[in-house]
Amino acid sequence: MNLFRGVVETAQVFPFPQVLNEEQKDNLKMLIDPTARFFEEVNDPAKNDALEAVEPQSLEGLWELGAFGLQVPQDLGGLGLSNTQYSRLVEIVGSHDLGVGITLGAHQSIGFKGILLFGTPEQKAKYLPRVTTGKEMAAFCLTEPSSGSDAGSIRSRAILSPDGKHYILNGSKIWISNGGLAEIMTVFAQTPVLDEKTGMERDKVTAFIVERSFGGVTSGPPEKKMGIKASNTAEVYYEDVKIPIENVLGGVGQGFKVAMNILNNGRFGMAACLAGTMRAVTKKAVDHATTRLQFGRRIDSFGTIQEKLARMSTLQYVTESLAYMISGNMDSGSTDFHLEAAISKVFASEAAWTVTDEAIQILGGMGFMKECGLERVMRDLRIFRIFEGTNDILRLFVALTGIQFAGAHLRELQKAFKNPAANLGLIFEEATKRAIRSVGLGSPPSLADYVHPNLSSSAALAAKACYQSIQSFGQAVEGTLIKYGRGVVEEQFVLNRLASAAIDTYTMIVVLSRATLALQSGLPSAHHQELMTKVWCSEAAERVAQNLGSLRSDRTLENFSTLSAIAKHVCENGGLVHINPLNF
Ligand code: MYA
Repeated sequence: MNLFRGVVETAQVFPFPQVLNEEQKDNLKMLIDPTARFFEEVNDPAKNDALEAVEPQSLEGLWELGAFGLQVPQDLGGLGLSNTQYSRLVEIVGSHDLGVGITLGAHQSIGFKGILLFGTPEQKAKYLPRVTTGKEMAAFCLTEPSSGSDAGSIRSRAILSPDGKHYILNGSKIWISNGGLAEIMTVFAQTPVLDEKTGMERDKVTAFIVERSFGGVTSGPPEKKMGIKASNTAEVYYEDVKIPIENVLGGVGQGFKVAMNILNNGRFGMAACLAGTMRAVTKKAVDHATTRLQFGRRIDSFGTIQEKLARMSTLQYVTESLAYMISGNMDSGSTDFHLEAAISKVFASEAAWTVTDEAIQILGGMGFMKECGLERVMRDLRIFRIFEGTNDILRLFVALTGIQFAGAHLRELQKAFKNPAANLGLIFEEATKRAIRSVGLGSPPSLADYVHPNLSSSAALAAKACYQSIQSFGQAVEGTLIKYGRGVVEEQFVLNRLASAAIDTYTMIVVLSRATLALQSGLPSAHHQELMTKVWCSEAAERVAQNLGSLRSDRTLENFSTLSAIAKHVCENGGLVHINPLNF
């Protein structure tokens, strides 16, 4: 959020987190081999895809491995993994079978995560063993027919029974991952809550732990989908379901925040999972490119293929760095990671799409054939830009939350100027920042001190590009706030550019941090990481400049109005306005 006011809180990104102690590393290493072997020898992604379900022996094997309770504390039956350990295992899942990934992810990344995060000791003791060793599947039930991105508008409703012992739940949910299989569900519903200010009752969202066995819970048939076919997706209906009041999760009326926090908490997992996917997909492309001969040469000797492979590798590097930066910070106790997590989800899902598309392109006709396996990955990947918060809504979320933060800071500053004597520190800090900007000093010393010299002073000027982006980003946000005020909420063309600039800026810092650590530790891949970081920062800085520049350009702003008008015409016409050049 600080980036939105042109500030890098270096302690949050440098050094790149290394949070595992020796024991955690050893435990993780012991899990990696059996997990990888399971996916290579037992699980068959093509078969799961054709079957539109995870094969029973695979499902059983996953339960046996403990894969359904990766982060549940050991004393409650799980493996007790930290977020960083989880990232490493989830990468393996993502490199083999995204359908299985969603079955596992819907269960633990969101299905019972609320119990882990917000459950009372009794709720944890009762339910966590059941969803791990008890082999009962969990699901996260938020989305409804009329409530997708607008999560707060759900209509399912639960009212207190006359004896005050139960909530009676009625409503329905759609597109619920594991919806047809889950025995334990985290369900969100409106409940009447007394508004202390007005003394009136009004509906607020509450989260509940619902068991299928409570009665009144039914589910529809598995949905027919484009991808992640192996995972179960179904409608779930609730008819007069009696939920004991002790199954309220996180407090009555607190459900919206519970839902958002569960989603925030799980989003880095998608980046970890898709980093694995990209690694596997790139390997396939490399195997092909280094053996395929055309025009008498190996095709990896052609610039066209080289550019694709280099970009695929870099996109994976950025995604993987995001996943481990965020999981590491979470493990170190950070509670303020919601923007970073949203960025990782958006970035990972788009990067994985591009990487897989390019891998198919490198394999050409072979990539298009089912046998090669990439078409399944491509189908599976499509949903990642849609679920767990569409990338469109998350971009707006990133931009608006960041702007709100910067706006609040500006208000602080206005207040500070009313009593300058008492607020000298804040005013001095801001004055210094602005002075640096106005004299065109691109690099406040704070970041330069953290970045390896190879990255700050060598020809690619990666770090300098990053500093300049941070500076101009802060300025652009301030300018936007002054220009639009509260009305900025409606300026989605503008917000999307700010979100893209935020994503590019954050990713630059993250890879600078990781590459710095690699160089300092003398990793064999350090030079390679340096190269990817340089090219990433150089190109990302150009995109930032372009996105921010567009907000100051009258021509671009006019284009936004024109685009809006075109969309309006198309909608008013019920489709395209123009007919073909034959005019009939
Ligand atoms: S599950 C369904 C996913 N659905 C969504 O993600 C819904 C998307 N919508 C939203 O997130 C919200 O409705 C938005 C806000 C963001 C649009 N963190 O007035 P508001 C606070 C913390 O802005 P709205 C699925 O797809 C906000 O500050 N707080 O709200 C399955 C404010 O607080 P206050 C937040 O305009 C996928 C209040 O809430 C957040 O209504 C399966 C109201 O804010 C936030 N994020 O909407 C995936 N947002 O009142 C499987 C808002 O105090 C996983 N607030 O000012 C796979 C994993 C990988 C595999 C793993 C293998 C093991």
